Amino acid sequence: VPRTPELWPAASDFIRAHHAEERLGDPAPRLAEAYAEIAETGTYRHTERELTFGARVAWRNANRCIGRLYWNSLHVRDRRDLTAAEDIAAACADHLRGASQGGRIRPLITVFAPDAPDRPGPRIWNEQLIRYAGYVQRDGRVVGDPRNEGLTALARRLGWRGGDGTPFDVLPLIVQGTDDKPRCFDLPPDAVLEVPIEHEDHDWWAGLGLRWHAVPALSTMCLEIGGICYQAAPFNGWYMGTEIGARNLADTDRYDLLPRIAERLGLDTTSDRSLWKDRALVELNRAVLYSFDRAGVTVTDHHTESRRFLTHLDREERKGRTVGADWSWIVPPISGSATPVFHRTYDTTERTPAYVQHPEALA
Ligand code: HEM
Ligand code: NRG
Repeated sequence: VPRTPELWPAASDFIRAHHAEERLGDPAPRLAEAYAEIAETGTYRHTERELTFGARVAWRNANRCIGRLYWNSLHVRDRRDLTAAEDIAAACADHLRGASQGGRIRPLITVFAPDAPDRPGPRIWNEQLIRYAGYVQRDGRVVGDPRNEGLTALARRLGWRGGDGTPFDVLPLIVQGTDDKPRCFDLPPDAVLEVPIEHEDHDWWAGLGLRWHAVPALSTMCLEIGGICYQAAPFNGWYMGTEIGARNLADTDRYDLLPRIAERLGLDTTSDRSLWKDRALVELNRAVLYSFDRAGVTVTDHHTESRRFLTHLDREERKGRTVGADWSWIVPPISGSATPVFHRTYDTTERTPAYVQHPEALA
């Protein structure tokens, strides 16, 4: 007796859309095949071609992402054969090596086993493959990245001995295999490319000991394609400098570095109207871009990326597709009005395939 699977509408929509966009002809045979598989097993398996198409279109549909011009060149690694935590941890390290390439960063996704009907697939608990520990001290202050306090505590509970106690200790991967508890795995140092932050005009800057990792690899977002959930599917592109210089190192609930930098720059921090925060932000962002360039690590700036994003909108519209976008995420966190993405509105429709954050997947 065939079950009535609730994933059929999503599956058939996806198969039809894939055939139409890639001009694969009549979708009927593939639809029949998927229907039979779902009726028998409660799920279906994407072809490699469907997986690649789905992962790329999910990027194209990411309304918060300014970097979508190159959506069609995303590299897709099919590791759906992996369900065990140690294998996934090793493949994540490989992902980082393959994405970093010594600094010539390339957009890459590694897709692990999906959820099955009564059996959730593997999960990566770290928000990104590379995260810096946040250690809460006795006085309540945090050494490292306060954003990762929870993850740091979880790693400790799982037996992680803790790093060196520096503000930039790389956390272990916390991976949960199918039918397993979460476990910790140290990332091999050769998988973690980092950039020390210096400033072109100030020799003292290097003495602040700041650094950041080269590759942002989001690892808790679920890749949803045609009704299938790939919960473990870490992906990366490269950084836009403002993500580091205007947020990670600057936000008061992150590294909170503006007061220290302003003081070193000799700015008047007693009055908001000296614009010391604004001036410190600009120098911090210059330092990030300068340092990545010097280290030969791919990075984009918010002016270039804003222009590219408008090119992307044009290109997509000429193909007859509407690009969805979320203004509050697309506009960069500094100098918004000096970029062209500020001065317009966007269609906000959400489309699938998509990368979605399930709240229960956050540590
Ligand atoms: C968000 C840039 C590649 C998917 C973002 C954000 C920026 C950005 C600046 C906003 C982040 C924030 O404010 O925290 C870029 C650049 C890329 C790139 C410069 C270079 C190639 C990718 C790739 C994917 C992707 C390869 C997926 C395959 C997303 C998603 C979000 C996002 C899903 C939203 C994240 C969230 O909701 O937290 N991107 N991106 N991006 N990007 Fe990209
Ligand atoms: N703001 C976060 C990263 C979010 C995604 N950004 C990218 N994605 N550039 C941070 O770590 O600062 N990407 O896939 O390249």
